[in-house]
Amino acid sequence: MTINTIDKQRVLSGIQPSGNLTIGNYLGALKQWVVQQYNYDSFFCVVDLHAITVQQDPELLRQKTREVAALYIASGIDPDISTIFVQSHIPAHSELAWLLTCMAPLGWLNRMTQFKDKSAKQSQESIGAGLLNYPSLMAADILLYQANAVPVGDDQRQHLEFTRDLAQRFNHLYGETFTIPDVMVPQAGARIMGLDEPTSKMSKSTDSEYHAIYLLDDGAILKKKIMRSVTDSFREIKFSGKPERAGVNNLLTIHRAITGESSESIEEYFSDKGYGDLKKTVLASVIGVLEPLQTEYQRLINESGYLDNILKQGSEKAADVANDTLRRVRENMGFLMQS
Ligand code: ATP
Ligand code: LTN
Repeated sequence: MTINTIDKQRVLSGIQPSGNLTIGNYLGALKQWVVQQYNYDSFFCVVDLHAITVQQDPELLRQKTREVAALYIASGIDPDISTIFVQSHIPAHSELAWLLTCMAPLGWLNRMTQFKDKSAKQSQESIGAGLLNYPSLMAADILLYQANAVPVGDDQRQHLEFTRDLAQRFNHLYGETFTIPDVMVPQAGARIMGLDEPTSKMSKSTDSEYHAIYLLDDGAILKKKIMRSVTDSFREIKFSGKPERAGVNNLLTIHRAITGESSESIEEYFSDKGYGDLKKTVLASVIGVLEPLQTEYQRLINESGYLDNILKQGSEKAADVANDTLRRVRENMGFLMQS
């Protein structure tokens, strides 16, 4: 099915191929992309240039890049409707990132919580400058496509604010060039927490065995992870903002984000039940979304040529839009244009 993209507003978003995608990536990002692709002219990229801000194994990076693209489609992104591409296939991303890096205030970059968190885990000597400049590359991704909205999880709000501020600064200095994008965060599932440590965000690049639910985990592993997830000793199944109740709150949040049920009806359902029932119910709802997704993933990844073809078509379409913006940026900044 093809959809007329004229007059539609645009969305752009991306996920890093820096590990195995989690249910956090699905509920915070992918699930809303699938819904919004029918309302917006949509661009979804696999942000491999972002992944290398921390060290990656080359062979694994290549494999994960294909895997993430296949998971986009297996989750319901329709390549006939949305443009799916790999960030590094479009050189304009790197070029605009440099131009924006030159005008991104160091003070703004230093205040980014993702940079502070990730750099705290490494020594000053081993942190690449790309980790600090990460938000300028993300701004380039978004601004190249003149995106009106950016569907992401809650943790990306600050990067979106940075992108808006940088775009406004650019427009002020060099004339109207970029659309100012809005952040789009889902009502449920915007911040899924780690199963083993429910006060920190579930992340795909954490080593701990019982931390994350991966989209490609099989039933036995899912069971083990969910049944072992951290809860508490209150014995009350209710949504709560208290840190000591974060484990139960997180399981309820996952269930609510998957089923779309209201908090009240979920609490009502569990009012006479125990934590064992809660975990079994969450397990069933997680398996309910992941099983069909995994079947579709296996089909796609084994179909020779299919994925590469989609990515090729996607990058051709993305390049048209990106190069058009980049030409205007160069002109407005005063670069000598080639004849
Ligand atoms: P990494 O751990 O490798 O830094 P990540 O798991 O945080 O990565 P990203 O690739 O940085 O994932 O994020 C891709 C998208 O998934 C973003 O829109 C982000 O907000 C969303 N996302 C990531 N983790 C979660 C989570 N735990 N809950 C909700 N959304 C999430
Ligand atoms: N920084 C994002 C990933 C990302 C992104 C983007 C998201 C890179 N470029 C453009 C939206 C739009 C993250 O989730 N960590």
